[in-house]
Amino acid sequence: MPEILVQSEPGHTRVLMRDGATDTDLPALWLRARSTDPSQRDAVTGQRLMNPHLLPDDLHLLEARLENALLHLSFSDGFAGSFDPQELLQGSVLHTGCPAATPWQADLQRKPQYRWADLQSDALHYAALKDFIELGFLLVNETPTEADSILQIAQRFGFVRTTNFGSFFEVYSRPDSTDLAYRPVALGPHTDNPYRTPVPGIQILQCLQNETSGGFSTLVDSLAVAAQVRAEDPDGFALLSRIPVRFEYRDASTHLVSVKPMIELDGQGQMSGVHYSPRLDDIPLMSQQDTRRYHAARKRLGQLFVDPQYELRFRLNAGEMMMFDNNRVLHGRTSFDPAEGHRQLQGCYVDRDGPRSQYLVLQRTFG
Ligand SMILES: O=C(O)CCC(=O)C(=O)O
Repeated sequence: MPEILVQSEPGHTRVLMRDGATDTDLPALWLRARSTDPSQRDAVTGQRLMNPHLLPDDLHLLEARLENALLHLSFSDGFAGSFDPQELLQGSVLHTGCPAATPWQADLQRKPQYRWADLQSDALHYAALKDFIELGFLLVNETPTEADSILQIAQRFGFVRTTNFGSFFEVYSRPDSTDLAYRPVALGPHTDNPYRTPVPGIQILQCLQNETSGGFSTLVDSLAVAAQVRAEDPDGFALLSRIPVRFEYRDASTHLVSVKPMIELDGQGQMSGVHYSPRLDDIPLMSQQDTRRYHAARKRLGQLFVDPQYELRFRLNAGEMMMFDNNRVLHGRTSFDPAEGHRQLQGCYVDRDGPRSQYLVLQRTFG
């Protein structure tokens, strides 16, 4: 367990975090900005009332004392206040408070599968949110299948993202369609709408009817696949996360273009997901050599995305739905023959932060 210590020598006061044999100095600027004193932060919202960049560059500690489980500090700019050492320890890690992603492959032992009725209980909803944050997808059965039930389902997880396709969209085969998703062809693993800014965070696909023997759904975890690419070819992984790619969609009333790398890193350099849709992407003009390097890395990524070692394949029947993190888990489907019968799904997008917010709120009760 790390702990907070004070070391005072004449003319030099230090606050340290000791974790085993490692001591880390807590700088005066860092400590001062974390003050929860009502003169520094609003007591209700916890939001800061001052701009930390206005603190003096040479701010230093004049005095530090641990007393009655509180750290009492006075600073060279005249401010003095008490700090909770536990809060400082928590603040030393830039953690979201949500569980970490757990990459999975086709041999995933327990599928995160729930009944819609069970998700009305906050305790089970909390369990489902945890699964979703860890695995990036959920399967839900016995969902209501009225014409727009998908919106009710989506609202259980967050705020619906409306696009030019509407608040939800119909996925069935129609010859005049403006997207290959609306033809009976197989769709390889992809993320939806990489041409948008921001990209839709979460997708729900609910089956209303499938009378055909095909149209199986597939899911692949890009975190697991990219980990293999990174282990085999770190330079190729770096190219995929650095080189911007152009994604485009256009129809009569909409023209969307976005330029971003295929592999997305978060603010801390960790991979957070992908933007992957080979029917929509254009790589930039590069030298012959760089183009071949990029091509090799992208080819390997594409090969692994369809490798059965990574792919979950299952049939969605009426009333069953899958919900997945559209930046992390790729989805696809096998082809189907519309002459065999009707296949109809509804789709809808939800902001990516909804389930994470719900998880943190429910954690106050169930955590
Ligand atoms: O028809 C399906 O199962 C999936 C459709 C799809 O991939 C999409 O709408 O993006």
